[in-house]
Amino acid sequence: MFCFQCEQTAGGTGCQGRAGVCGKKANTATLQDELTGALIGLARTAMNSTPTAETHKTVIEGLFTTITNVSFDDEAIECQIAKTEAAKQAMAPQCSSCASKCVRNDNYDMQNLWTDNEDIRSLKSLILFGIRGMAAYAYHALVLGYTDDEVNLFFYKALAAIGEELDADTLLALVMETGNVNLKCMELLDRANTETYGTPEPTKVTMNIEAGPFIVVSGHDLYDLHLLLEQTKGKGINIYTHGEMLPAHAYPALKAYPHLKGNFGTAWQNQQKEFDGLPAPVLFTTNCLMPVKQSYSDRIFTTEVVAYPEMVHIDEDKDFTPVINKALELGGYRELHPMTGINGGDTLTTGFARGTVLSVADKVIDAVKAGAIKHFFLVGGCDGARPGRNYYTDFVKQTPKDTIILTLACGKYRFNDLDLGEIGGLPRIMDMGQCNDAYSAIQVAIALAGAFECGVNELPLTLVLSWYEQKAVCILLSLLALGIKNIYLGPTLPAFVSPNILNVLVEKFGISPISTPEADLKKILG
Ligand code: SF4
Ligand code: SF3
Repeated sequence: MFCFQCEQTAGGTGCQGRAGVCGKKANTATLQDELTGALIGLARTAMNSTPTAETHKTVIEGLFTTITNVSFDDEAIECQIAKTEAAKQAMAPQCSSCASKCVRNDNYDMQNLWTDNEDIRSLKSLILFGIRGMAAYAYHALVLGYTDDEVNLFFYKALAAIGEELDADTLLALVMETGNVNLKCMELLDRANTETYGTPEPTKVTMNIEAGPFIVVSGHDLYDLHLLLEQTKGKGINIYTHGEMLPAHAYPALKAYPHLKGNFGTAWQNQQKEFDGLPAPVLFTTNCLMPVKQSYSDRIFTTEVVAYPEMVHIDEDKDFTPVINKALELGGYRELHPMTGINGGDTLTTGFARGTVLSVADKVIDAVKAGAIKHFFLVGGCDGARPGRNYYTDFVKQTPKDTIILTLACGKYRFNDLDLGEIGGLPRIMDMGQCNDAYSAIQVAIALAGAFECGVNELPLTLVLSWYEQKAVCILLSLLALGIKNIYLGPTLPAFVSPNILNVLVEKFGISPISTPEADLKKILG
């Protein structure tokens, strides 16, 4: 196997041998490569044909399946490969019986990519991992009935390009196009979420778990949470969010359910410890699922493209009865079960998406003009297990009192239980939502730049990002495509960015690897 798509990749270079650091086995990695190769074959066919809504869905699901910590299940991946082949055959029925070797519709051997010249491999990896992340967002929008043909058709263009011999300049342009199209995709998902569930409102969320049966819901999919809330209505079962599902509490149509009670635990990488002995089932709707420990293996349920061998998978009919029955059988805690975040706080506040922040834009602008707010930091991105990630906790703790911290995605669990006080009635830490709500942050930055009649890069705003998986890749590409400069990136730089490509990113965009909170703050504010 060879895989270097996430931040924790072995030795900072690539997972090889029998399994990856994430627990993905060699055979699973090979099947994921086969699936990607089949998707490239499908894309080649689609470029000369007319893909349907069903074809788009197959591509979106296939790409989403290969994101880190999504599918550990060989059978499920084999099924996805068969689906991809069937979609290709539907577009080019005569092809499967043709023996001549033309590359027009052929599947691609991913070994060609992994062994390519390192700069070409680097650029194609940025595109591939970027569209994997984007596919997850397209999926969440699609289940709510929102789809965009520019986004859908770009998947084919990008996949087909990975299978072609292209020069670095052409690929670099496609990397930027990936960022631009992902921005469209995040806008689509923002529209899907807010038109379906309302504009997020600032909401305090408890980390304490009440006595009685409950279900923990993890991942990013609001639609799954909504269906589960409906199916558990009046059954005496409480629902707790986990990880990236926390911002769901802020959506009016979801917070209206009285049994949506609070948030269980902290970021994804602590699940093996936090789920140990849990008297409740956990439903995974997206990444990040870790290898399941024996002590809670009877309580993990998956849905969508998430899959793990021997765990119950809830199919497209979305009948959550097995999860509900498990919750009733386990019964939950006997009495109130207090839990805290990593800094000891027991409440989290979320819901500062663009709607809320822009509604107080005048207040924010006045506070900047009066000198009460000197700087904004966007400290966001993924969390992960590496020790260096306490940088983000220390960074936030050390930010001066006249600065505001906007945050999003699961990296916020490093500091979202801290109370850093307020400036003029605004909390100093504002959680804008999930990783895809980077769209909200971008809208706020653009609005502020408009109000101050300057460019986004001239604002007193610094982005301090943490990355782990492929959604962070597409978001980073969107920020670069918008021309946003001087981003701080950590905890380590991606293994798939070659030294030459890194030079391009540093020269064009001023990307800096994080150093220490003290030194970086001095550089930013100095
Ligand atoms: Fe390694 Fe990350 Fe790939 Fe898993 S997803 S095999 S940890 S690089
Ligand atoms: Fe987190 Fe897994 Fe990336 Fe959506 S949930 S940000 S790591």
